[in-house]
Amino acid sequence: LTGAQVDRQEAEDFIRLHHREERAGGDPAARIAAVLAEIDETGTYRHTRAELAHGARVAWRNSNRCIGRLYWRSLRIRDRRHIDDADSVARESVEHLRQATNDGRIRPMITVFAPDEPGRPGPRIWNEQLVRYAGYSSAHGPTVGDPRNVALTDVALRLGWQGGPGTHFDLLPLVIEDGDGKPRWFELPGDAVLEVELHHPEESWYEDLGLRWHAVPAVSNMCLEIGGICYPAAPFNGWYMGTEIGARNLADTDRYDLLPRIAERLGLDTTSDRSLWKDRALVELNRAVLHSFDRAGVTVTDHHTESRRFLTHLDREASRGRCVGADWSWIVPPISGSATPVFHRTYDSTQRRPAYVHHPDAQA
Ligand code: HEM
Ligand code: NRG
Repeated sequence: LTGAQVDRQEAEDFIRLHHREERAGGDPAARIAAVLAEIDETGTYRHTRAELAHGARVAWRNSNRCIGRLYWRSLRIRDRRHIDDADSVARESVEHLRQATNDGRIRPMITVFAPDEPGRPGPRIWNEQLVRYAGYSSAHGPTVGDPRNVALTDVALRLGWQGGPGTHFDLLPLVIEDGDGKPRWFELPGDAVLEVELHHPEESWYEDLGLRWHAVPAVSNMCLEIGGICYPAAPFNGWYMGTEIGARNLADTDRYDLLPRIAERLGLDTTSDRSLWKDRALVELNRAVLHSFDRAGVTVTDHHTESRRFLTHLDREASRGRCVGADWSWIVPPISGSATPVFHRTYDSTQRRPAYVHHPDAQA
């Protein structure tokens, strides 16, 4: 969208939606005329605070891959549209983490930084989430840390980051690019990042594995698009569903790949797939995630509860005359899919707007 003028139809559609849903169907004509005049004059326009807030919330409501949408109205908005330099984006992103973490009682929140304007791109955060663990790859042995973040780790090192202590859970710095096009790195203060050490409810050997995960998933590489305007830096967070950590981040063979080690500790027969050792290890790993977050007083949901809530969400939206889009392959949890109600039906997959969209990754 950089460089181009804002799409007039997109702008008008959004103003109509905002009036229909938030202004009791009041006449949008005057606001539409003002917005179109502003686009003619400047190539873009400025959302009111109410428009920005509703746009960010509806973009969540329209996130077809998200099972957690029942509470879309509760999203808190930090309006930081006046901020476009990398230092301030870093400082405000850290403040976002602190406020969202809230000592473990996690608050769904978004911080919106400066939008793209014609000939003037907004800032961009290169990290896919505000909190990510480094991945150090070497020709001589297995990757240390999270293999998913090897590319970003290389970027940070090339930019002059010295690297962390070399554990499997080193915090990556933020890598932020502003108007001058050169990304810079910013260390995250350790006290801004809440982490949970993993314990198992019965197996005491579990803590010897030294596993942990961060409390807050704060997605920072998606663009918030509202009414034709693109906000490229708009980190948002809710809380984790346990399976994201226990069935994917720690279990995928191209991530932490922990199932063989857990199965071995559990004394399972790993010589045959048909012993279902992977399935049994997955269940214990996921029990440990939920148990540990609960014990630490950190908000987390489980896939059974969240599936039920999602169906409540569909009913509630239908009763308001709205159709909810959803992507089956993302909504169905990665373990025990058929034991959850979201498995046993189909969904409309239309992508509505406003929306959170993936931009092509920046290249270092
Ligand atoms: C995706 C749960 C809050 C927007 C997801 C996924 C889960 C999830 C399980 C799939 C992730 C994956 O498979 O990698 C939740 C829960 C929340 C929450 C439990 C608790 C409140 C939010 C919020 C927003 C949001 C606050 C935005 C304001 C999204 C988007 C995706 C997503 C855009 C797709 C990400 C992608 O394409 O990579 N969510 N979510 N979610 N969620 Fe939510
Ligand atoms: N699976 C990713 C996080 C993706 C978004 N999930 C959420 N979003 N729960 C992971 O780090 O495991 N959220 O905004 O709460």
